[in-house]
Amino acid sequence: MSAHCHLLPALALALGMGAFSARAETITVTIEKMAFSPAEISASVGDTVQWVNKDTFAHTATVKGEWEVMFPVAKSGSIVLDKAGTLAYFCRFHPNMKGRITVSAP
Ligand SMILES: [Cu+2]
Repeated sequence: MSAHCHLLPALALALGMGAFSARAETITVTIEKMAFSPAEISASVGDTVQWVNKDTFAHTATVKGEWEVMFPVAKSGSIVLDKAGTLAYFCRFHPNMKGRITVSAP
């Protein structure tokens, strides 16, 4: 194998980070067994966070005083991140379920 073989993945990574960083992404958080997974994510303003509920009961993602998204059984829900900052959220029905979204400016 020549050295060229090792360049392609690095190039693809560089292009991906550079060319597409301004594009809004969708980040998926799975809700399973009473937990958000991954519990901590990083995103940019304009990105969408989508939660997919795989449990057999409803959950929420709640930021006290700001917003709440309800996820019925086997459903998903999403929000669009509209400002930079750190969002600490929890499930209203199961307050031990916690997640965090770090939102950076575009
Ligand atoms: Cu819950």
